[in-house]
Amino acid sequence: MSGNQYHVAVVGATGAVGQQMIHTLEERDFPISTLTLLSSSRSAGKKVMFKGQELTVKEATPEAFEGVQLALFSAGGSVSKELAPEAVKRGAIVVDNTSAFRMNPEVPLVVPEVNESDLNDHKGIIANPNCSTIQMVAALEPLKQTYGLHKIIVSTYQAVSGAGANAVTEMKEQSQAALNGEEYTPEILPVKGDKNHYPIAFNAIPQIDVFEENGFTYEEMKMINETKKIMHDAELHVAATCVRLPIETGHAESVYVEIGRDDVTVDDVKELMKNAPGVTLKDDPSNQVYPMPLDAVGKSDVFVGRIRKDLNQKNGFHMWIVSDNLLKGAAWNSVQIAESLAALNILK
Ligand code: NAP
Ligand code: 3JM
Repeated sequence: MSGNQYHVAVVGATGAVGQQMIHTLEERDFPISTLTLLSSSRSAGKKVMFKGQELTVKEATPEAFEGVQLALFSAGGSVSKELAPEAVKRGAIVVDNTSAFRMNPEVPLVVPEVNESDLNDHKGIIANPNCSTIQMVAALEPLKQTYGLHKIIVSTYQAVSGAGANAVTEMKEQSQAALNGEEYTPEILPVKGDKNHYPIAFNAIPQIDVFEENGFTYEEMKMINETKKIMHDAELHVAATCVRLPIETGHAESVYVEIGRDDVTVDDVKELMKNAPGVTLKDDPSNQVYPMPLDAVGKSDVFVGRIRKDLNQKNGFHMWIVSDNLLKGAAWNSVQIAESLAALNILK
């Protein structure tokens, strides 16, 4: 990095992602001259500790971005649509964690291990992909680079923290109520604004985000469209089924891929994963070693295991991919983008 220090704003600072964002900025010792913490008026005035100092959360308004050089947004799509352009107008580079701008052709959609150089084309806003997309493309990019990649079929096992801090509270209270044999009316999951709500405690819900007309959910379409954009391959076949499970943090994915060659072995794929940036191979079935959400919590890497060659399809492989959805899936990927912006001298 250049030795510069930056005025950084975190929008959504009191949320599940925002809290991890602040923690990650501190842990990475990102060069910050001023940290501005923003939320809705509900949390304005709250105190948050950063590097031993007490900071006061302020309401996110257009004027709050005066002097801000880097703004990390995770307060929902409508807040980003309204305030990200206001931050850019005032000279900031925005890294946006919502789906508001991800498919805009003018907006780079970046996972640094995969397409860091796309940052050079930014026009003020850079999008951070969906959590489930990030961990999948980080693990699959080395396969694409080495052998080519034709098809991805993924089923997800997603944690409740991906739906926000209130959804985690709902899961915990509901679980306790279920154990006590008490009634509990679900109000948030699967989707806050949708017609029906279902219990997540002791359940699996095959709906994340709202349904589209084609029968896929918006979360599934995010995975499909974002993967093609990040990997620069509009012809890549991608299908996704996204499921919410009563896990607090850590998304898991069962992934089937078809690569560009028939002669690749499981050991070849393991060797690739061992050397892949940001990826840790955890794959030793004889000793019951495989990735699990509980082990991934608090870690920035993407964990890969259960690598098997398909029994019929010579170019087909199955694998299991796990990562902390709030870190590599959100806060760490955003801070990593910020570090890249500084290292590439894009953030001045
Ligand atoms: P959360 O725990 O519910 O937190 C929401 C945050 O947004 C809170 O800080 C809240 O402030 C703030 N906020 C809400 N309305 C606002 C408004 N009108 N103006 C300013 N701030 C407002 O949710 P989360 O899990 O942190 O997720 C936040 C957003 O990040 C999501 O909506 C999503 O778009 C994005 N996200 C992205 C990923 C990813 O895959 N990259 C993963 C999860 C989430 P108050 O405390 O004042 O309410
Ligand atoms: C993860 O209120 C909203 O617009 C947020 C919905 C949301 C998103 C999204 O679409 O931005 C909740 C959780 C995401 C995401 O990262 O795609």
